[in-house]
Amino acid sequence: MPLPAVPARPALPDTCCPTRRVALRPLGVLALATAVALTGCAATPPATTAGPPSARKPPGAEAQVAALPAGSAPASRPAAPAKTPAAAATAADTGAQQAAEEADFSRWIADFQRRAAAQGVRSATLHNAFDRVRFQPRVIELDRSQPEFTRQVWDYLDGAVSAQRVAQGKAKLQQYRAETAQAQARYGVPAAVLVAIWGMESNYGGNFGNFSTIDALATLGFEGRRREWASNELLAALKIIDSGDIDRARMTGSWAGAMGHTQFLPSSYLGYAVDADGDGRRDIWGSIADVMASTANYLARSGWQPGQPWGAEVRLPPGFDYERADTALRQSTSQWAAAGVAPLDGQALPDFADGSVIAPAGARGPAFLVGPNFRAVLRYNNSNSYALGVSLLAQRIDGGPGVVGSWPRDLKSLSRTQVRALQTALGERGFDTGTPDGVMGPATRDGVRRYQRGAGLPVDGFPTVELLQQLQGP
Ligand SMILES: [Ca+2]
Repeated sequence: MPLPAVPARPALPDTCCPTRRVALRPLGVLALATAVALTGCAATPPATTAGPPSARKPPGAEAQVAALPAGSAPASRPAAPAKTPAAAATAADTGAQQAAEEADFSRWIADFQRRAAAQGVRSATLHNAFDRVRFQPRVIELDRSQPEFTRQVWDYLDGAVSAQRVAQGKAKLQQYRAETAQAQARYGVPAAVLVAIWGMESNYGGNFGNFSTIDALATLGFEGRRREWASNELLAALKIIDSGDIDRARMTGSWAGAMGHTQFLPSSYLGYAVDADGDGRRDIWGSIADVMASTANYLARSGWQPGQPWGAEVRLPPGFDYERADTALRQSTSQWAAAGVAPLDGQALPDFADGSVIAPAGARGPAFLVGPNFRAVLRYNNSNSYALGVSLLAQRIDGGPGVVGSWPRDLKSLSRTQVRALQTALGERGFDTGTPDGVMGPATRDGVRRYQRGAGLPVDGFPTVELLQQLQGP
């Protein structure tokens, strides 16, 4: 089958978790910004930047993953006020406004049904999907939430590759040995990697989201930040129901439309989901055999190279030019070795024709040499933090080591407000990063690098409080 332009989902931010992503390449469309956090992407919000789509996430911006949206309901409610005439009038206004919004939503649904019918979706499917469709205010809340704090990559990895998640992964690998082995044999993606993706995406099925995908995507198509994207995903969801693979009631997932155990967006499902258990239905909600095969198929078609490692932790030489630590720059292992990139003690560098060095915490943190399989995971979710989380989790599940080098844990992450101040200060010094938005994206990183270069600092593009103070100083 043709590779769809967009992979199953969108990705996350660059630095931390899956939230928004930087567009490395055109994957798809949306990356959700998700903050995945410890529990998996299912619960996180999408990002808003333009990035490659990943297997399952919506398109987003490049953000960082990190912080969980604090979207919970207040713990206590104020007592209901006694009704005064003014309060009654306000309530009437609110009621009228709500009724108007509901009418608008109903009109949008009616228009959308005509569009879907024109695309060949059967009327029985449309009735089934939309007769009880509900606008979900919570979805809009999550879509708009902009966490003030982003987690640093080490905090993200502490959760993503926790001892508990590693232990659970080993147990799941045993429990589903047949299903994962079958997927590995057919697609060449190692069982531990499939289980690691499962752990990252939904905490091994413990949390893949209980939003109705139809309700969530209809809500986002009507009022979300990426309406055209959501409308297209909604149409794809209808085609899935139309095909008989799943019924509306069981089609559940994240608020952003990512479905099932490994969080496929409907468009990715149409492109990559497979029926591995032979019951004639592609069931990524209830069949682990189908989940593993679908996920392996996605990775295989994203360029997975059987038999190759994801990469390895490396030692960089003194004076290494951190501008070269970027997945966009690829060269052979022998070229990296000639530049002084060395394996950790007792190891060998993985043999790549086109590998990249990444230093996700800047000059003070560990560095890694990564190859095509790391890039395949980025197509699932376009965030170096996410891909590192999957790679390290798989390595640990397989009995391998974790990260050996030390993270600069004394560095505090910049708040959204501080990032905005950083962007403003860079702009005032002539390093344009676009309109300050409080999100560490590629343009901001590039502005930081240009400033670092002029100031004689290591050019790692990594923002720190110290750097911000220096920029704001005389
Ligand atoms: Ca099946």
